[in-house]
Amino acid sequence: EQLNLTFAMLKPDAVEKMGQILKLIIENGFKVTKLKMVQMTKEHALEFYAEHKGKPFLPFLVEYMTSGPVIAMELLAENGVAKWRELLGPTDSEQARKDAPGSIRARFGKDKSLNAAHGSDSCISAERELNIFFPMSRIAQYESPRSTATFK
Ligand code: YYY
Ligand code: MG
Repeated sequence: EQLNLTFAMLKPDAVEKMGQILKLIIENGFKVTKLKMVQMTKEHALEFYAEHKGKPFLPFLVEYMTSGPVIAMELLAENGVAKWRELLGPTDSEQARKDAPGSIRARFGKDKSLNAAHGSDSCISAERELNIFFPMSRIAQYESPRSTATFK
């Protein structure tokens, strides 16, 4: 097992449930090392979901992701990328309710599109996604464990 960082995001309709979701995140052993609320633009959403370019669900996905602010987070845990995907549950919230009833998507998502939260699918994706939401800032940065944790 390796200590690694992942990118997590509460999608617009899950932001009002942030208290319960953050409690679950912390109780499951993640350290929240960065967190911010942001309103994504259409351009941000298209960059973030570049891997889904051309897919039929992309226009709706972009509309959903820009319908209100999201909460972006950097999470740290042993085996953090896989561990967060596991707590998140399957993409389709209805399937999650059958296969992973305690998961975040089972508890807070609606269906395969409105599924409450995002999680990076690999360490490479985590690094790319964290760089989109938490680029170098003019404002002094909180020194997260990013310098010592690994993306591998
Ligand atoms: O990584 P994950 O979020 O579980 O699923 P992806 O296959 O990467 O799809 C990204 C995002 O797109 C998903 O969270 C909801 C939406 N989506 C959709 O609306 N309809 C689909 N058939 C597949 C995905
Ligand atoms: Mg994905």
